[in-house]
Order: sequence, then C-alpha cells, then structure tokens
Amino acid sequence: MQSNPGKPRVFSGIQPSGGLHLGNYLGAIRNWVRDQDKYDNIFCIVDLHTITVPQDPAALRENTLSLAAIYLASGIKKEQAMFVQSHIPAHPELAWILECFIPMGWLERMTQFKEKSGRERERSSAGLFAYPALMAADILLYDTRYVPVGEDQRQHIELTRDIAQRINQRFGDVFTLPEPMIQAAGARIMGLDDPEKKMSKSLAGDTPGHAIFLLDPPDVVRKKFARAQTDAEPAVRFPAGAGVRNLLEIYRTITDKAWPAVEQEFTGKPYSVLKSAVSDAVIEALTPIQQRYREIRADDAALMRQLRGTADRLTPIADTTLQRVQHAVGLR
Ligand code: ATP
Ligand code: LTN
Repeated sequence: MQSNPGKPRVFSGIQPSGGLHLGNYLGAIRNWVRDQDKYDNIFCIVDLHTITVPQDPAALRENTLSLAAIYLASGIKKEQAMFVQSHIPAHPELAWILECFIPMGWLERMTQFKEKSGRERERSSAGLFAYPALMAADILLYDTRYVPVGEDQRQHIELTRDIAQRINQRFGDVFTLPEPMIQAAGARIMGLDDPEKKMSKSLAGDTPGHAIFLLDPPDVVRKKFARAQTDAEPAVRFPAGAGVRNLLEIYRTITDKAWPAVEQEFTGKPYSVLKSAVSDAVIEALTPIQQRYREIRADDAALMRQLRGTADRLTPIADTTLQRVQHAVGLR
C-alpha cells in the first residue's frame, strides 16, 4: 500500500469542517505536495474530529468529498494514501486507550480547546475536550516520523509525543515518536479582516472578508484583498504593521521569494500595489487547482472508491499497531 516504501512515514490530516482557505493551503497542503516524493505519506480527512462541534450531516458528507478532491487538485498524486478517518475503526479504538493514560490536566492546557470552547466550556462536547487523544491515535497508529502542519498544531504534536513516551516508559517500546514539521514560511496566516487572529474555517463562516477560500473566483479574491486591513501609513514601510506583514507573508510564501527581495520590491509602494501583486500571485496559484477540482468532482463515485480502497489497504497497518498496544496494556 505504501506510496514510497522505505522512506520516512509522514502523516497529516485536515478537518472537513468547511471550505479550505489560504492558511490551510500555505501552512499544510502546499508543503505536502512539494515534499511528497521524499516520504511515505498518509493524508487523512479527519471527519471524527469535525463532529466535536455541531455539523449538518449533509454538509459534512459534502465537505468530506470536497476535501478529498482539494487534496488531489492541489497536486497530491493519486497513488498517495488518502483516506477518511472514520473508515478505519482503529482510530477511535486507540484514542480510547490513550484517553485512559492522558491526565486531564494535559487536556485542560490545550489552547485549541480553550479557544474553541470559549465561554461555552460547560456546554462544549466531551469529544472536543478529548480531541488531542484522537489526533495522537491518528499519528501513532502508523509509526509516523513527521507530521507536516501549521504552527497552531505544534502543541497537539507535543502532547502526542508526551503520551507516547509515557506509554513507552511504562510498557516498553510500543510507539514511534513523531516530530512536527513546520515550515518557516506560511505556518501562521492571519485573518484579512483582523491580523491578530489566525485565518480559520470557523471564523470564515461568520465574516465573509476573513479568509480567501481555495475555490474563490478571481474577482472575489481581488475584492477580499482590496478590503484587507492594513494601517494608517500611506505606503509600505519596514517594519510593517500586522496587516501589511500578513499580506507580505502570503506573497512571499506563494511566490517562494526571500524576505529581502520582497522588502526591496515593496518598500515605499502604495498598499494598492501590494494588494494587486498578492491578488495576482494567489489567483495564479488557485486557478489550476480550481480547474482540476471541477474535473475531479465530475466523478464522485470514483473518488469515494479511491477513499474506501485506501482505507481497506491501511486497515491492517493500523490494526497491527492497535493490537501491539492492546497486548502491551493487557487487553489481549
Ligand atoms: P477550524 O477553524 O475548523 O479549526 P482551521 O482553519 O484551523 O479549521 P484545520 O483543519 O484545523 O483548519 O487545519 C488544517 C491544517 O491547516 C493544519 O495543518 C493547520 O495547522 C493548518 N492551518 C490552519 N490554519 C492555518 C493558518 N491560518 N495558517 C497556516 N496554517 C494553518
Ligand atoms: N488537529 C488537526 C487535524 C488533525 C491532524 C491529525 C493533523 C487531526 N489528526 C493528525 C495532523 C496529524 C487540525 O485541527 N488541524
């Protein structure tokens, strides 16, 4: 089943919680695509994580297929292992075992839980609280070495290492320790409407100007960048304020340019010049993705067959790890 057997195992996942945005692309998918030949990859669509907050069933089904199509349209090769988390029961089974070894205090410190539960802490689901155990299970089931993600996921991968070490210390070498793979560029893209907040799918639902979606048509991309928050300066100066810096970060990541070149290109230029350059660069990157996306979505049945087939082929790998853990803790 492995795409590049013998190479280090990479595992990553994204939630089918809505349309993907530029932060997901620059912080995660683009790096998976660029480095896919260097690793033995598994790319997951983490639908069990998505139901930790309320979802409309039809929308969840649609977002799951849409995310699979986005992976492929972005350049993940067809032969890579791409599957839906809920198709492999070993994920929630291992998560349960891990939950029984993770102290509550570790979960209480997770910033994502604090942010997502907010003032509704008492009413948020137990699943949202236990979310990091399921993510640790995803990673540990496949003896993963590297987890390519954006900066916001670092704390989850640290918890994954901590729980793996704790179990290894107590029961012997059960798990491989994973490491985060976080790039210097594009690891934390901020909201266009508010550069103090991370661009996120959840916030994008409430504020149309917050995020650029990968499927936004060119005129919408231009409009959103035109309205992006900057500051009161008349032109680009360095050090730039948060809003301008975010636009420059998007530009330098998507064009693969170094900071000094970008500084030189925009110093003293009016914001309209920067906004139009970043719009052009983003539209150039998104247009072929959108084209391929439409082609792939023309045959949803084939896409579903691919996802099911991959899950069937990965199940024995996941089951082998699960059985090792079950044996180690005395369940078999
Ligand atoms: P949600 O709002 O539903 O939590 P999200 O937009 O934060 O969603 P995830 O599905 O949690 O997206 O993340 C998918 C991947 O994209 C992860 O690797 C994550 O680190 C990365 N990512 C998410 N937001 C950003 C961002 N603003 N900048 C860079 N990377 C990001
Ligand atoms: N928590 C991640 C999604 C996720 C993930 C994973 C990422 C679930 N399981 C395993 C990497 C590896 C998020 O919210 N982006």
